[in-house]
Parts: sequence; C-alpha cells; structure tokens
Amino acid sequence: MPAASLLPLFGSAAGPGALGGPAGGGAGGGGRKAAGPGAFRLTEKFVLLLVFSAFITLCFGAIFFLPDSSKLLSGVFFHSAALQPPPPPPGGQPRAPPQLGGGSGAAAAAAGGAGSLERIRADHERALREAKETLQKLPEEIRRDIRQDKEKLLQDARGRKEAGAPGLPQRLFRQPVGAVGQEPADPTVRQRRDKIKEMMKHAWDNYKRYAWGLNELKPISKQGHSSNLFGNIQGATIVDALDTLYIMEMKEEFKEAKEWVEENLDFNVNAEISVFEVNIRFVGGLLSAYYLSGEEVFRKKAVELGEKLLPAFNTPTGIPWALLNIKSGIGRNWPWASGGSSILAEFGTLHLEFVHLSHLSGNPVFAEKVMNIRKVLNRLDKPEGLYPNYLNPSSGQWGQHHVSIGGLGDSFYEYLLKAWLMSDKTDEEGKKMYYDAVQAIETHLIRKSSGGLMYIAEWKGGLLEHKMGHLTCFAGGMFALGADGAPNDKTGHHIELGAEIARTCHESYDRTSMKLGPEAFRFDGGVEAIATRQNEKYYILRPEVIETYMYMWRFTHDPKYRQWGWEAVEALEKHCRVDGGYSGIRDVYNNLESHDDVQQSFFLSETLKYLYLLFSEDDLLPFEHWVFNTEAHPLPVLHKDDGNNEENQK
Ligand code: DMJ
Repeated sequence: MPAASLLPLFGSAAGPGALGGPAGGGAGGGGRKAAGPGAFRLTEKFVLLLVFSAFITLCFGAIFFLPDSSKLLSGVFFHSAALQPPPPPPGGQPRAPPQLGGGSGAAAAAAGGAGSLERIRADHERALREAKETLQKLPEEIRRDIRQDKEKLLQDARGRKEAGAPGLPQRLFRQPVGAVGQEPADPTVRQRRDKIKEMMKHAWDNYKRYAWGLNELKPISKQGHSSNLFGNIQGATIVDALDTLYIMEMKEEFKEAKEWVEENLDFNVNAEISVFEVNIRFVGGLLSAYYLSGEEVFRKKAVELGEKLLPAFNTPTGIPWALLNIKSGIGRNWPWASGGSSILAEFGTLHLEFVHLSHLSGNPVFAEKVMNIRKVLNRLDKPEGLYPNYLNPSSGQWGQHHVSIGGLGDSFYEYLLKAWLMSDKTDEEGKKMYYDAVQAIETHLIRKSSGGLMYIAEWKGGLLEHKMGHLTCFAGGMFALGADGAPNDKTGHHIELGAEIARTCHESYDRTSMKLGPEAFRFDGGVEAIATRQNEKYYILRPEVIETYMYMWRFTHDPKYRQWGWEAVEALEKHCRVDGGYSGIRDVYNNLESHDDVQQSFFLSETLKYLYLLFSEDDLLPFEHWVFNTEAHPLPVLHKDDGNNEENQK
C-alpha cells in the first residue's frame, strides 16, 4: 500500500474519531486522558503499532525473499512471458494462442522464469565448450577463424553500403564484344606480349608494396607520390590501372583493386581538383572497369563522381572551370591561363565520359552539359578555322590566339572524332567539326622539314613555332583512326598523314642516346626532331608515340610498328626500370640516367596497355566496338541495336 495512505490513519489516532475521544485534557487529569468507550491505553496503542508494523514488514519481506522477484513481478503485472511464442508441445499438438492477460499469467510467468534459468545454464555450458575447443585449436586455425569472422563483417558492411548507394536504373549487363581476345598465334609475339605483362606486374607490385592507396609511386624513394591534380582524392594508380589489369587477365590484382575501390575510394572530401584529370583518369577508369567486368560498384562510383563534377559548369556560358572544389562546388581557372580562360583540351575532353554517364545513370544532364560546350564553340568565329587554346567562360570569347595539337589543345580534336565513332557514326555535328578542324590543321600547321620529316607546328597569333611536343605524337593515331570517314575520298591521305607523323615521332626517339623521346623537339636552328632546350629533354613515361604505333599497326599491319614498339620496350627496361618500379628520365640525350622518381599513373593505364594491344590480335578491344578515351580507357560504341543501348535497360 502506498505510504501516503497510511499516514492519515496514524494522524487520526490523536484526533476525534476512530482511535481516540475528544482532544484535550479531562477533569481527572493526572497525565492520563479520560478513558472513553472507544479509547486505548498507551501500552495498548504501542502493542497495536508493533503488530501492525510486523504485519507490514512481513508483507514486503515476502516479496524481497522470493527468487528473482523482478522477473516474477514483470511476469505478474506485465505478462512478459505470454509475449514469447512458447516451444511446440510434444507430439506437435496445436497450442492455444498466447493470452495477453487473465489468471494464468502468474503460472506462465513462473514457467518462463524456469525457462530463462534453463537458457542461461545452456548458454553458459556452450560458452565453456567453445572456450575448451578454442584452447585445443592450433594457432593457424584460430587465425583462420578470425580471418573468416573479419571477412563476414566486411561483407555485411559492403552489403549495407550497396543498399545505401544512390538509386540508379536497373541495367542488364552484357559484356561488349572483344573484352577478352585470343592468344597471339605467333610465338615471338606471344613472348613479347608476356614480357609486357611482366612489366605491368613489376609496376603494379611495387605500387602495391610502397604506395598502396596513394595516387602514385615514387619508385626510387619507394614511397607514395601525391599530385595536386587530384586534391585529396586517393588511389589514382588503382583506378587508372583497373582495365589494364582486366585485359591482361591479372585476375587477383583486379580483384584487390576492386576491393580497394569498394572500401576506400571516397569522393566526399574537401578537395580542389582538376576537372579534366579527374574526368579522364577516374571517371574514365571507372566506366571502363564497369563495361569490362559488369561490377556495379564501378558504375555507381562513376556516376557519383560525375555528379560531383557538375558544379564546374556553373559559369555564365556553361564552359566549365578548370579547377573545382568538390565539397563547396566552387570553381576557378588556372591562374596562368590567358585572362582567366578555360583550356580547350580540358573542357573539350569531357564528351565521351559524360555521354556514358548519362547512358548509365538515365540522367540526361551530363550529356546536356557537354553538348552545350559544342554550341558555344560553334557560335564563335575561328581564326583561319583553328581553335585557340583559351576561352573565357564568362565572356564566351577566345583568350590568346595560340593553337596547338599538343598540350592545351590535343584531346579536344581527339574527342570530336571519337564522339562521332562512339555514337555509331550518328553524331554528324562531331564529325563535321573534326574533319573541318583537320583541314585547317593541314593548311596552317602541318609542315615538312628539309630532311623530309612531317611535323605539326604550333601557331601563335599567325606565326608558326616549329616545335612539336611528345603529346602531339598522338595525332598520328588519330589521323589513322579518322581515315575511314574522311570526306572527298581522302581515306588514303589520312592514313598517310598518320604514317608520316609516326615516322617523325619514331625519329624523335631514335635521335636520343636512350631511344626514348623528349618532351618536345624542334625543326629549326639546323636541327630536326631533336630537343634543343634543356627543359624539353625529359621523358616521363608518356604513351603518345606508342599509341600511334598501335593504331598504325591495326590499320596497316606493317611490321615496323611492332618493331618500333619493341625498341621502346627495350629502352624502358634499360633506362626506366628500377627496383621499385618505373621512373621518368630527366635527360634522354645523356647516357647516364637521372631519374625523376615518379611512376605516372598513365604508364599503367596507357603506355603498357597500348604496348600490350600492339602485341595482341586485333580481336582484343576491336575498334568497331570500342573507343579509347584520352587516358586509354576503352568505352563501348553505343550501337543503335545492341546490349549497351537504352532498350536494354530494365
Ligand atoms: C595523359 O594523361 C592523357 O593522355 C592526356 O590526354 C595527356 N597526357 C597524358 C599522358 O601523357
């Protein structure tokens, strides 16, 4: 009974009523109150009080002395036992449904209490048994169990992540033709291809050993290398290498790379990045990995990253900024770029990836952004039909009139052609822009040296600089790739342009001590295809010359291209291979190697991939079904009638 109900009872003993008579002293005084008919003496009151308190103590005491009283109370008052489905009775007779109230509650509770004790005892015994078994195990077995437990936890975590990923339309994956090819029939070719795979393994294993999870490897100092192109997005080498690992059938390595992407590739970072570099290496690498393997994680990551890049387009014209903080969404341009301009090769090298992002996400916004870039370009007058390298994203006007098919301009032209090819030759606008541009390049930039070497010069406000960059050497492959669609029966001519550029670029390699090409070479001051300035003599493992050999080989099957590719392999092995991977060289005209201590991620994604393809059969990544982005990441042609088109989406 609540204490508050007891107090008035005691209080009333001194007052009128129940236990006492009228208050106050009577005539007979003497310290005693007059004894009324209902009155008690002090001793009697005392005895009564004693009896009453003994009774109360007994009642409460009984509760406290009962076994596991709290459970019993809850069983009595809240019927918790009745909420548990009881075990089936012997013989499988159906049991009456559990009752939420009623007189049987206490009995059920008592039964539940006994059941709980049973369970505790059983748990206790099982724990003892397991402890005994563990003690009897070998350390290796214990380690294996721990590994399995960890694995399971990881799998659960992965499952949770997958479930939490942003919704993408369901898509039935069909691997495009040529994701795997046959072994080369010729044993020498096979052997050479195996050698290139071994080079990939050396580059990868050392990256893994010394720089795992970081952007690139410093192969001499054997540690990670970070480049500010990616802000603090990590793992450039892993993402760039995924598709090379896949086509070389390096399955274990592909698996570990995929797991790293699942667990660690994180774009929720406060990072100012180069939109171009992140697009060609990360978005391109993830898209290719998806199209080759069908692993959903790559599609999700590619789209997630694509979304992070969208604020770069928030400029008055929609021409994107070069640099973007992917957390704040604030963009800007390189401080050195003419009057705050964006760079042609940067904003012009988003098209292939963004079209595929729309294709895989079902969201047209990506394709709209890159189509708008074309609209802006097509509204502008072009000096002599050429595209200057600089364009102001606010005014929509050209900056300095510098034109280059190498650095700052190169992949813009490449993407016009490949956009047309990737669209299954339906993108007529891209096609026209490409062939018009090549016409202007031929007229104004392509020249022949007195020694008969064709080269592509640079154009500065109407004046030619007779210099060609290593980067420009990709154009040989581009001309060959575009030859088939060339207007006015010029197919043969375009193949010829490709062959001439390949020859010149080979000369730029052959005229050095190391047989590796310089960053830029000149055709003036009495030299041809030779670097004359100290700061142009370096080689940073670039792919463009080998890329052109690969295209020329595919289109002509002239064995000299494989021969030139093999010369490059030998030179790489002799001068760039070190214990800790592959390094660039500071001066290719010097017999003594001075290493720059960087293993560029494009060495794995491009240089080694193009070499491998050069020594593969043509059925591996055939050009009718794949185009390579500018970082050599293969993207499937969006055939009107095949599995990579919208009709195929569920
Ligand atoms: C690569 O990142 C790409 O090929 C890009 O288009 C230009 N240069 C490097 C490799 O040289």
